[in-house]
Amino acid sequence: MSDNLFSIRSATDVPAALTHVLAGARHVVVFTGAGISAESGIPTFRDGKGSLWKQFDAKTLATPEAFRENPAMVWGWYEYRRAAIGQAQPNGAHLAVAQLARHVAKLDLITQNVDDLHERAGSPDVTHLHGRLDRARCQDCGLGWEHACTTPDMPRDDAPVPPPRCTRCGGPIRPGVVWFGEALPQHDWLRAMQAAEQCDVLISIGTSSMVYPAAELPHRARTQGARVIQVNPAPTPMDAVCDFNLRGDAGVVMPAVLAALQARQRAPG
Ligand code: BV8
Ligand code: ZN
Repeated sequence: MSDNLFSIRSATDVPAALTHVLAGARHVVVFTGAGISAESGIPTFRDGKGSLWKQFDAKTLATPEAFRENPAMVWGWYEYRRAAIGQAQPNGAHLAVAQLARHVAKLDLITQNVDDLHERAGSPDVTHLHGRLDRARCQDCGLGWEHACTTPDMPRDDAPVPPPRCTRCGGPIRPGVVWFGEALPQHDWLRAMQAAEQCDVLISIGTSSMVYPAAELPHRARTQGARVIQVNPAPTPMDAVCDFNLRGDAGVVMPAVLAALQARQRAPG
């Protein structure tokens, strides 16, 4: 096992060098992907049975072209995902990240996820690089759109659902997410880049680090001298650039990291 790889099942497995780094951190960035919501029952994009991308080609669904060509198929797919998120609960990893913010000097939480599980776990100020599914707007005039209900009935995962119409211009309502080929929201991206460039510790949780420009963030942090910690049960392109590779499910690893840090902060002297 290379020297930066640690299999984490409980707080005792957390390397003391890691809790030392966290306890002394002046600014922590937590960067999350679909893997942190996997234990809440939200399928990730790439791995395992039922992964969305295995059933649907991302390029056919998560793009402006797909919405133009077949709005009902795309809207239906997002309503299916919104229903799944509405029925899900934050897991131990979301809760540990929310608590961690109270045990370090400063914490910025940046996610690629379009779900609201971080907010429901008590994380107040989350930067959503790829938008949020509980936010929708008019495709043509941009007017915001309030979903009738927070959790739609679970439509069949491939049932076409015609998108509602804008009350101002009659245009189709689209999900408030960033599609492939679309720019990230400028303000959120600049804020994320700044945080990555100013932090002294970055924790990357549950991401395959394959989608850009988001996947640049851990590299930017590393380049300016921050310690990088990765939490993932499987290898990713980030393995080689991490100081600590914590192998395990986020719902196990993050509570263990929090408990180890709390134990250290309670320790006399
Ligand atoms: C843009 C919202 C230009 C919608 C999403 C550079 C190089 C190559 C390609 C590009 C490049 N720059 C741009 C591109 C193109 C493209 C891109 O990156 N393509 C990839 C596929 C190669 N990027 C874009 O198109 C971006 N826009 O470039 O615009 C532009 C610029 C200016 C002006 C105009 C245009 C926009 C990208 C955003 C797309 N939208 N989501 C939706 O959700 O439907 S991306 C979406 O997929 C997610 O948000 C997330 O970002 C990504 C999935 O990745 P992960 O979250 O990492 O999930 P994944 O399933 O892959 O992995 C899960 C991981 O969790 C695994 O590692 C697994 O081991 C782990 N895991 C599993 N269980 C657990 C776990 N970990 C912990 N605990 C567990 N229990
Ligand atoms: Zn409109």
